Amino acid sequence: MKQIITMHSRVKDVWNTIIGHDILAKLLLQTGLSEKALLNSLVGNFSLWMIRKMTEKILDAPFWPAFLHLVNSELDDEAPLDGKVERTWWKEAVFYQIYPRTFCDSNGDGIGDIQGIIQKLDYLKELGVDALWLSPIYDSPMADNGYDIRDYEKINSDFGTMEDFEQLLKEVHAKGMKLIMDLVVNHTSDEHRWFQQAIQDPKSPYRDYYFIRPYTKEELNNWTSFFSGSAWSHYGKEKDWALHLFAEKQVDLNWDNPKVREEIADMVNRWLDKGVDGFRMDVINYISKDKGLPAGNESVGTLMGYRGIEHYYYGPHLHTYLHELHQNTFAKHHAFSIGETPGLGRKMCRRVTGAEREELDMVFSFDHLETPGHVRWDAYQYDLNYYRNYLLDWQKNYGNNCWMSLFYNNHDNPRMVSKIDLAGIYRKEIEILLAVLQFTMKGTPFIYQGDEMGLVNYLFRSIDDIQDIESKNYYEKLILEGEKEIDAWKTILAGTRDHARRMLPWNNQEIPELKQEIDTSIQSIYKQLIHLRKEHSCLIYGELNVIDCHFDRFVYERKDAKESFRIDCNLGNQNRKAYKMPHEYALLGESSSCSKELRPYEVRIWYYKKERTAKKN
Ligand code: TEU
Ligand code: CA
Repeated sequence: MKQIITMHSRVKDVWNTIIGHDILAKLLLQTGLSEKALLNSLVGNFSLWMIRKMTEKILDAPFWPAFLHLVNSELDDEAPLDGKVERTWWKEAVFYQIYPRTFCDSNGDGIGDIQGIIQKLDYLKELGVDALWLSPIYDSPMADNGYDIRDYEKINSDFGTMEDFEQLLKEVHAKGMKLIMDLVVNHTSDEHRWFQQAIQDPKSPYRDYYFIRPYTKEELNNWTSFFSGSAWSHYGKEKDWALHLFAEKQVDLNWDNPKVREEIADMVNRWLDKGVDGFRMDVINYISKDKGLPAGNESVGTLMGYRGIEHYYYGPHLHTYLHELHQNTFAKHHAFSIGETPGLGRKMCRRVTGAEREELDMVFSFDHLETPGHVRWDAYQYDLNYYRNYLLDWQKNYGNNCWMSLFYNNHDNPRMVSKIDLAGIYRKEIEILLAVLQFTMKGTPFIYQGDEMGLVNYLFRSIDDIQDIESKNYYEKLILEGEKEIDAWKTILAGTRDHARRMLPWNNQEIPELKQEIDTSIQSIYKQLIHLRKEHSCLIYGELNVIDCHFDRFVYERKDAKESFRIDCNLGNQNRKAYKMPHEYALLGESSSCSKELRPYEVRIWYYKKERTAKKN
């Protein structure tokens, strides 16, 4: 048990706590300051009182009690880092995320569907994919493309029927693959029958399934929605207010109500009984909200861009609810869970994924998607040195009781390659480099649909081309705040989620001037790398040693008792001296393996088998 943090504690004491560490790390990330600036012997010894004085302009007085409350809510000791790594199928698998709406359209109505997925199963199998994650396909009014569920037990008719789904599941399993679904249970659609009954009948037991308040607007809290504006809207004849952290049509469920938790567990069990192999759990760290929904701190709101988050991103009963759900559903079915956990830093992720805790198997953490001082809406050049440091931090400190996910893209982000290479000169080199890192680092790779085709951001021309509710609301907000249209559009173009939500170009039948084609050479490299990972468990469970991590360089080794790989990466756009490899085979980059220089973003993989040398000597 760690010591309670007070205003007399020092910065370095805070850094030693779980939540304190992650909040400080997040602040550094947000402000673009380095860890050294905070932890040098001078600042590290400052008391929080002193820090409070120094930061008076950015952090208001109420920030501090809120901060202390959070930091002190998780003071138990951390599990040791060096236990034994348990071998499981999901550590060895290569996952592939399907965004059903734009994956493959089987009947020509312009919307991807389940039969389209079935048509592409051979393709996915051949690529080397072991498990699929489907973004939501449930019945939904599609205010947020299916992340607003009206009926958890029905399939949306755009995508097909329950029979189609059962056929898909059967064929996936017949190919020896697994399938996980998306579990969206922080909120439901406002069209869900629970909410409809709640809003129509003031005496309904369903009222307590949500956060419904018959107040006047002034009595509500000041939380903001991730999709712009207040987190409260009113509904129904009585115009009652309800909380929605996302779109107006995505109303938050009240997990403190045991009935809600029971209904969710039953629903999860029905899908697991059907045979699905697990779930990706949408914003699952938001499910427990501070009692009474207290006002959000203004400083946190300004710093992070959203007000109220300190009251739910790591809420008071998060562990209890996750563990309970795990025991009642996943554990019974030996099913797999991966939580989407925006805002959680490395240490908090450790807390929810430690094998001994039985909460979640893995999480998606997001701190690698933007470099320090940037948000998704900025047009800036992403520096891969940051990504390398992030990876090394996790590889070293995430611990053997936890296992990280490796991904660059998903349906919520512009394509990573376009962020690294604004001019589009080194697209291919970077795609190969990212793929090599993804398949040779320690962790489970999640390919996002189209990564393997070499897809990049799309040149949308105006806000009229944009479908996504988040972008549309944000654009409107910027205009209301007085931004010029051209500037608002630049922001949207940089950050819109629609970049990743374009129909996959299976037939290359795109608008000619905006054409995106499948790059088959990238595809073949994906195949080779996935194959390599499958053939050599060293790339999964082997140890990882860093050989060189100077500026723009990343040379590392994966090694077990039998063999080793050395991977030589140039992270920048200048030629760099190649690492002199004492190894026998070049597996990737053969053609240039003799040259002493790595070209911009070039990567080489070298292989070394131990018995050989042993015999020779
Ligand atoms: O995303 C949650 C999330 O926090 C963000 O990535 C979010 O989309 C937003 O951009 C914050 O700035 C999940 C889903 O992946 C996303 O598609 C949904 O829109 C969202 O939850 C609500 O269900
Ligand atoms: Ca269709």
